[in-house]
Amino acid sequence: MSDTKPTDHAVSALTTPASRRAFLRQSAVAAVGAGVLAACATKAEDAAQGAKSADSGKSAANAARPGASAADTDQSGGSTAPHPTLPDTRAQADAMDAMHEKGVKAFPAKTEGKGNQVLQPRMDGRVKVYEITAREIQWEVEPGKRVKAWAYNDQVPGPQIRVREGDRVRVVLKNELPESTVVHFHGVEVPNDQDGVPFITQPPVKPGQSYTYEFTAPNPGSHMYHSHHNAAKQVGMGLLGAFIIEPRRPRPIEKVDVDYVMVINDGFHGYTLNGKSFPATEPIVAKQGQRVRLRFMNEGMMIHPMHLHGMHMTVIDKDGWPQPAPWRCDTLNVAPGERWDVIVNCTNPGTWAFHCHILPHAESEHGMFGMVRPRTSQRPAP
Ligand SMILES: [Cu+2]
Repeated sequence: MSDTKPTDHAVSALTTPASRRAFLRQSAVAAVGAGVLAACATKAEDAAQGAKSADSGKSAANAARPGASAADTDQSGGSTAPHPTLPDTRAQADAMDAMHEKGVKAFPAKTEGKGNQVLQPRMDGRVKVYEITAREIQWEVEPGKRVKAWAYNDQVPGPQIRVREGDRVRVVLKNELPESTVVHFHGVEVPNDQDGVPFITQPPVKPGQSYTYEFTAPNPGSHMYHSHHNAAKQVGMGLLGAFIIEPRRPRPIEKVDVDYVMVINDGFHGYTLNGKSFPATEPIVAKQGQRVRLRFMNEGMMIHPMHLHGMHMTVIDKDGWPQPAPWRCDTLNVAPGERWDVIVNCTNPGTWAFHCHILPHAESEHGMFGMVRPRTSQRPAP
């Protein structure tokens, strides 16, 4: 097979511009590449492309492939002889490749706004006080694509709240949205009246009102906080964040060089990692020999099998709970509401793709979603 030179392709795409060089130099023998989930295309566009490329008379399997076109389908009755390369086919391939290359070369692209920034508490005696204001903002998901978002403290995801097991924690919510809201601490075993569910544990917090939650941080682990009112809309619009309770006595396996939270979402802003779509997603950088902890959190409504190239992940926690024994994988299904903590031992140097393996969440005809290598089916036969 002469059509697959993924490494060459990825490396050349990533080494040309100066910024790329600097990134790679920085990462040195770096192991973990970019989290790449999102799409240049919206879900609707993906579907449209899939439909457009599925000519009548083609198999259903082919129609399901968003990139499939006549060029890669042998309709002559099963012969494997290559088609002669037509000039216009070649031009189409070049045009598509150029779009893909442009996307990769833009990575990591600058956008306005950064979510998931650690929020420093204000101390009230021994109580850690976190103030979060929910309001409408404009959010740049990828370069030039600004969307309406509902955000905590103008960030998507909202600011990261990180406390220690046993801390007294107060979260003050201020609602500046045009509808009522609440905050639910997902996975945190709070007293019932702090659970943040309207008409079950509290009244909704009306526009203009504030509401205070307070509890002692219980079960350690990677948790989340998000709206629990009209949540399909409110969480989809961005009212979500990481709520991490660090254990009093960490296990030896938790000693890492890089601790990275990856919030996955698939709401109104498309497929995003920490509120951004490729190429505006963030690279995860480590040196060879370092250990990276990844905390996957799915705030969306779909499953996302997260796949890392070149190295395996060692799963240590599910929803904050230690696994009976750590286990290994390279693709980890993260369902809505789930949190998975994994360790990556960065043993294999290079820039590696890291993406959701439901492929329409990560690539399309128009854009290459990064260092994901698309096995471009339009490529002319050799
Ligand atoms: Cu996905």
